[in-house]
Amino acid sequence: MITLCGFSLSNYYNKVKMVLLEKGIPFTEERVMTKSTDEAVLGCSPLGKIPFIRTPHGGLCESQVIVDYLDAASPQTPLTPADPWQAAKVRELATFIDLHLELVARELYPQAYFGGTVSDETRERARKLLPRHIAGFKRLAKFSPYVAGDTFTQADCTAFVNLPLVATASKAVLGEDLLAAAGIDWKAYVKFIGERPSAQRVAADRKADAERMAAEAKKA
Ligand SMILES: N[C@@H](CCC(=O)N[C@@H](CS)C(=O)NCC(=O)O)C(=O)O
Repeated sequence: MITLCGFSLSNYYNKVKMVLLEKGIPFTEERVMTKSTDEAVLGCSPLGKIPFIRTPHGGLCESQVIVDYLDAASPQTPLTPADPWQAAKVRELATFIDLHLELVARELYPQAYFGGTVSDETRERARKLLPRHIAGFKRLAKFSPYVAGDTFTQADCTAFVNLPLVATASKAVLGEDLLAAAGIDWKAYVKFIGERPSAQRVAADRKADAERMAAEAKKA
């Protein structure tokens, strides 16, 4: 049995959770927060980042590696095409979203979602990089109707959890939803993917976790 470790507010956690749900792989969830100093956590995720999974073979971290492992280990309901080239193109898109959209937008999260402020330098960096990276994403993404083409793939699990963050963080901190400004109708896409039972479970658990964390923060 796979144990998914982390928490439901995390986009990377939800990417893996959506893959598990889509593939029908049985799993349990273990709440693990970031920056743990617990040896049992660091043994699975050396930087204390989440998500990671516990498997009968041991621990595994890095969401993209986990997703690829799950797809290879449980080939029923594949989320990556069988053809090696098409599979690589799907992973290219998922990796592009993680590295060139989410990781850049992530620098804005302290101000967008956590009541902090980011420096002018951080804001300027995102303002400069995001439009260029979004233009690059547009060259790869198909939205026809799935992000990589006519079939639901692991790239949709990445896009579903990350595109709203890129859009809302840029709107909150830079004053403009840079995805929409580039002509990407991410809301329609997220609504479409959001009809899937996996997406509904992820969204419901995410909302419950956000409420739980807000209540905990109030108490502290
Ligand atoms: N590249 C990692 C990124 C995971 C990641 O950054 N997770 C966040 C939570 S959404 C985290 O653990 N942050 C704490 C930290 O970076 O120390 C992956 O794809 O799994």
